[in-house]
Amino acid sequence: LKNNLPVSELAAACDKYPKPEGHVYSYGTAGFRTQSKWLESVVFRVGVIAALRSKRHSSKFIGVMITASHNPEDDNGVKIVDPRGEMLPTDWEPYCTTIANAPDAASFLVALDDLCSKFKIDVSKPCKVIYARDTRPSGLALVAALQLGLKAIGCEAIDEGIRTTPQLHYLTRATNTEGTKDDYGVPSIPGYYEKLANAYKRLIRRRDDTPLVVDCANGVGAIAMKELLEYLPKDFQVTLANTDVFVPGVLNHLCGADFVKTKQELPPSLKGVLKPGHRGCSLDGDADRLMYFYLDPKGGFHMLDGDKIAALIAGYFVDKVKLCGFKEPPRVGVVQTAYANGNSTKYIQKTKGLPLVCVSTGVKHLHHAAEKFGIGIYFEANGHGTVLFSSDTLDTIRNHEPQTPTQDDNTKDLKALVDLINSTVGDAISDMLLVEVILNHLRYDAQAWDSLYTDLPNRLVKVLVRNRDEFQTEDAERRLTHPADLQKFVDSQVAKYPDGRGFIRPSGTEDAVRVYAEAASRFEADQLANYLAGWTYDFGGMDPASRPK
Ligand code: G16
Repeated sequence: LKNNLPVSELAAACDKYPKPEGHVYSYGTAGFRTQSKWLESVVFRVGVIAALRSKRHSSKFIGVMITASHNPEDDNGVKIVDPRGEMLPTDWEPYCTTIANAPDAASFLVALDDLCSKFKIDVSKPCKVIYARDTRPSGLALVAALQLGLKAIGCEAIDEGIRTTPQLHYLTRATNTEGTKDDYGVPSIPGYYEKLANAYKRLIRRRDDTPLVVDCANGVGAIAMKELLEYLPKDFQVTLANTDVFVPGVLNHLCGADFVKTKQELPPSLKGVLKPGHRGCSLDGDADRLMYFYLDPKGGFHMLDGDKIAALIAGYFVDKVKLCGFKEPPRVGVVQTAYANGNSTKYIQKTKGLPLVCVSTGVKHLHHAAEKFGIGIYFEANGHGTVLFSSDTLDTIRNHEPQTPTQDDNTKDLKALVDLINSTVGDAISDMLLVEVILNHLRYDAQAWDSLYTDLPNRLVKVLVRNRDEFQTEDAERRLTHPADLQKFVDSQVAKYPDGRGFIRPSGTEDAVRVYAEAASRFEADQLANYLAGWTYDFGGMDPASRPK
């Protein structure tokens, strides 16, 4: 080996977590994710990779989060968080994949050595990792595997226990920036709650009494919401639902942000809890996604998804920036994915006149695109998103000298908004407070917010396939390059529907292919989605009963 790795410690530890034969791993949309029983060897190896990433980053803390977020409870996953709370850069991903798939200790060491050489890692440097997990029962065994990986490479480690994914991202950044000019806040969980709650208090005007029901997906978000309420004003009226954090089998089951988005219906557990006129929202299993909804006076369900959240936030920020009276106002822009509803894109581009870009699914893609704006708002339709402020924008806000009381008030608001928003990654809890503040400032109820634009009816379908790698895409995942004949079918079918749009893409978090369709009517959107799903199945479908156990 070319690098001075602790070979015998790493080899001995690797032998304790042998790679399951025949199982192929890949670092996908959100790290490694699969059924939890396949993951121990991977998590052990991720511990070592995270430590090497820390060495590469002048011994800064690297985050490791053990979660499978919206996936079923039996799944789990692991992802690496960079020093500023961002996702691991994509040029490390193929190396992670190779390391995870190395069949034995010898090839594992060679793969590690390649990584060190490629990225010129000085292995003699110290390394530090901070980690957490969600509430999945499999998390504990995976933490043990992670700890062995960290120990084998001699890594200093902080165990944050059970936390939301965005909390781990916050802690990573806050720990690394403490006492610097980029200080992100007190690097502790109370520090996180205090930062959010203080910003909320600075922003909120007199609150009306319309209650908010929060569906916590029976996940770690329930713990965080309960803790946060201790820091918020007592008049923050909220009912927490689906808080059975340690009851087996209920995580994300018939509840949570993914259920709401894919089923487009009220979680059954909220029937009778959410009343017409109330606002409801759902978190997902690790509280990084947010979905709002309400019932109209007749009890009809209306969803306010990531696109509606982005539209609300974008419109609000454009006006806020104008009211501050900056000499050189920051450029506000929006980033979406192919899943964004066609009418949301029209609203943002045409009605609000904002620049908008479309990128591939995955926060890592959206985040990087949003960094190109002064104020970059990114949201996936599934409710995953946040707002980024460039360092120039932060300087502009900090150094601004308002000339009128209105400019002064709005600049103060903007400063508090910077603190309210967890810019490291989409954070359902921070986003929820942001939405609540904006609705409060604009005096909107859910219906007024919903009327910004009317969603084109749409349908998202999941098709289990033999091998999702057989499906490859281009143009921000809007077109298939393989199977080419399937794309021809999509084109011919979509052309038959007024306002029709549809695409097929492999999931990066589940062994499945996702099919999306929208059209002028609900019937047509469903019909188009079903046609496309049927064809996808014919091209590569797998009987659900034959899914590997
Ligand atoms: C993760 C990613 C999201 C992505 C979602 C679905 O969310 O962080 O960016 O939209 O998976 O991805 P795919 O369609 O590729 O399976 P989460 O909330 O599960 O971490």
